[in-house]
Amino acid sequence: MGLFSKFAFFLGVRKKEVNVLVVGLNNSGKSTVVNHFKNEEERVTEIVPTVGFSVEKFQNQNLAFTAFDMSGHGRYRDLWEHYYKDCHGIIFVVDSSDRLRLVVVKEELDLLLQHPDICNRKIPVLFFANKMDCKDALSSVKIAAGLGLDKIMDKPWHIAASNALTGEGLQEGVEWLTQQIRDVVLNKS
Ligand SMILES: Nc1nc2c(ncn2[C@@H]2O[C@H](COP(=O)(O)OP(=O)(O)O)[C@@H](O)[C@H]2O)c(=O)[nH]1
Ligand SMILES: [Mg+2]
Repeated sequence: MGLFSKFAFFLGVRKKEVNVLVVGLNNSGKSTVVNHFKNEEERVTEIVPTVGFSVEKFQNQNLAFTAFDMSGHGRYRDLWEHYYKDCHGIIFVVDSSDRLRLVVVKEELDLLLQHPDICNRKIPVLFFANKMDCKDALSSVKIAAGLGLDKIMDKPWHIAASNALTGEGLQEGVEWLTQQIRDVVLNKS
């Protein structure tokens, strides 16, 4: 069973649609991560491009993924923030080898967590410390410290080191997220 099928399977037979947002800076590995969730037979990908901003979407049964780059000097912020309202889980992809931009990642994370459509909800956030195979990659512990994840008190979060090229680490993360979405989100609504 592929990762996607597992995710859909563990979420069960509920009719309710589950929306997962995949966010992070450009080049962090979002599209590569998202590819692992696609079922060959059923994949539908819609790329919604705007000048300088694109949203990657696909849906399979009751599970929808929406991915976009959090970059571009905030000019496209309005375009991506409207996806916050309906999301049930967030996958935040970090390039662990991009030490220079870790501060930018933290700024974007803080803005996300403070957003009115996010801040009062118990949305689970899964972090991938991606590109763990790169020689100068920071460990997931260092990424967690750099982003101040220990200060997130009101949302379940988890960080997993990953290599999106091989898929290593993705499964552990996704199992956690699946469990959280089931427990925290679906049971309450
Ligand atoms: N070494 C390495 N390269 C990766 C990994 N994940 C993604 N990449 C590469 O990083 C680049 C950006 O990936 P992409 O998925 O397009 O990033 P996006 O802009 O966040 O969608 C591509 O060249 C990928 O092949 C990883 O875990 N390790
Ligand atoms: Mg991409």
